[in-house]
Amino acid sequence: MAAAVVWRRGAAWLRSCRANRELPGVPRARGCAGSREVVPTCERYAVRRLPFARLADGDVAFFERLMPGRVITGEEEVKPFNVDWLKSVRGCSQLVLKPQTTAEVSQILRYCHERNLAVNPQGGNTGLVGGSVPVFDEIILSTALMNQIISFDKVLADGSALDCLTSLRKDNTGYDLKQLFIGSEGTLGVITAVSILCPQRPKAVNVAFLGCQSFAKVLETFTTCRAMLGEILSAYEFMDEKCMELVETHLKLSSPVADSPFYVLIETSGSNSTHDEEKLHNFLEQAMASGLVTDGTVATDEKKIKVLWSLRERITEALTHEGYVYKYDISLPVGKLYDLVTDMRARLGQSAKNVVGYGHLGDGNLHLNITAESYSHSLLEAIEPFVYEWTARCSGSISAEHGLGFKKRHFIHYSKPHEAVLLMQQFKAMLDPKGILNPYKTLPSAPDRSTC
Ligand code: 2HG
Ligand code: ZN
Repeated sequence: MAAAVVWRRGAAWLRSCRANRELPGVPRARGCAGSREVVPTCERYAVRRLPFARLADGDVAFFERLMPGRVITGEEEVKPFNVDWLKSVRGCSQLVLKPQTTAEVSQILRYCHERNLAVNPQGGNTGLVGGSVPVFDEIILSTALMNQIISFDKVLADGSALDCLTSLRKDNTGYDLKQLFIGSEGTLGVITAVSILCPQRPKAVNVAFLGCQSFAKVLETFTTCRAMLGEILSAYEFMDEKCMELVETHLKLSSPVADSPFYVLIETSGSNSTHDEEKLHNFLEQAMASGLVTDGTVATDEKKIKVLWSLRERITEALTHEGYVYKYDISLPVGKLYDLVTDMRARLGQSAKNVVGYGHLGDGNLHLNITAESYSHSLLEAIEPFVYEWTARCSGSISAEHGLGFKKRHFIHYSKPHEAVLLMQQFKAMLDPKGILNPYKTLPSAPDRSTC
């Protein structure tokens, strides 16, 4: 009864939002670097609502019966689910469901499939649901998952459950269906259970944080370190001097090494601390002696290791203090990795506040981030499609570790041939014929060939 009352209030609230094109209470946020508006996704990106059904009181009543107490309709409670993680745009879902079992997900999707209701499955930390920009979905499914998957259970768009949960390391019976769901960002099914591979926790971990005078030296250091550290090298990360300046300014972190144009973080993980430390020591001696590295520090205890990692891992957070952030997550041959940053900086000149580069160099993965006081369409046009053309010329990928999501789906052709996109669209049409799962994400709606 109480839930029904909440819903009626929610429905009235939503109707008034539609009329005013405004979600009350969603902040027209003011960042410390000028105004940062949380605008409707459809307005900023001129996206049209697909012809899905509208949520009705009867739908909410159905879900209330199915999962009492785990149906969120209250204005304040739904609000955070409607805003993307950068707090720059907002969707207009009215309902958040928190299923706890595969059977519940199955019933929800069967119902939505029949009713033609759009569903936005928001995962936990998987990275499987990268399309976290809410658009016009009617319902948000809130689930929590994890990494290093060897198999999983999923529920398809029509509600049918697919039990592929196994802990076998090898299973070659037919197609490896889980691969199809990795990178699908909740557009093909909802993963409800995973079987994960847990490697042994390494007995010895070391982290070195070093300063380099040029990107060429960063690359040479990488080659040397791969040769000298071999199997114990577990991470090779880099960041430029602007990134360091931003974490120092906004997060009050302090650099442990002398100011340098570039910094690298090297992590080793192994089973024998004496052996690992000796290897790392030999490498550092050689890197310093040959001038590849001009300053550095090493941490072996957990607390110090965390402090060094936070310089690199908190760059994203520091950038949000600068205003609006244009984010690019690119795979490139390592030799070309930083050229994109310098070319972009030259191209944008004063129109951007910062153009920074950092990322997982060991994986050939650059995070190119560009900031401005606030969102500007003309700046976006100066960046895109230039950034994608540049990447395609180097045979790189425009989506390295984060999915294509909402903003990049129309650029998929820069990294995948037309035939591959067509095949993906066919998979989508087969597994989700009504297109209710995470619409507006990952793939251009067939038969869109507007780019490339
Ligand atoms: C990282 O490596 C994350 O810090 C975030 O993948 C990247 O914010 C980004 O662009
Ligand atoms: Zn990353």
